[in-house]
Amino acid sequence: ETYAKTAAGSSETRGPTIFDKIISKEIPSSIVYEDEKVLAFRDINPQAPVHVLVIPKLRNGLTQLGKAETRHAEILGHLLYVAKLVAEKEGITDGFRVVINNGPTACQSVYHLHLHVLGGRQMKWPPG
Ligand code: DGP
Repeated sequence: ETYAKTAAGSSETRGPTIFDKIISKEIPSSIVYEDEKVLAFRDINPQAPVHVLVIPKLRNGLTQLGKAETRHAEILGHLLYVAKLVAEKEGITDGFRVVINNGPTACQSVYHLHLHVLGGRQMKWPPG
């Protein structure tokens, strides 16, 4: 079904994603922050001691950052601000990283825009 087609490396970017079920709470998640526009929850496959995903509750065409239009500017700003709130809440303000994987080449696997907020360990540069 649709979820299987959105695995990493796939070019399938349409249809619902697993995040719809996380937003509706049909699938449980560890929620770190929530307001009327966004949800922040712990990544199921953490790449750092703190690894939180920040997503818009309404995808509204934002399957990936590369599809952003002027009408998305406000939610994009809010997502980034919430990433900072999450970093504060998680106590990682001394050093954290915000990542958006865009498209198969960048290993995007879920086609509902999301920011990764990573911290709690020494980060390396360049990233993999
Ligand atoms: P990306 O590769 O940038 O598309 O990141 C998608 C992230 O979503 C990946 O790090 C794992 C996470 N993820 C996938 N399915 C679930 C889930 O059911 N629950 C949670 N909490 N995270 C998930």
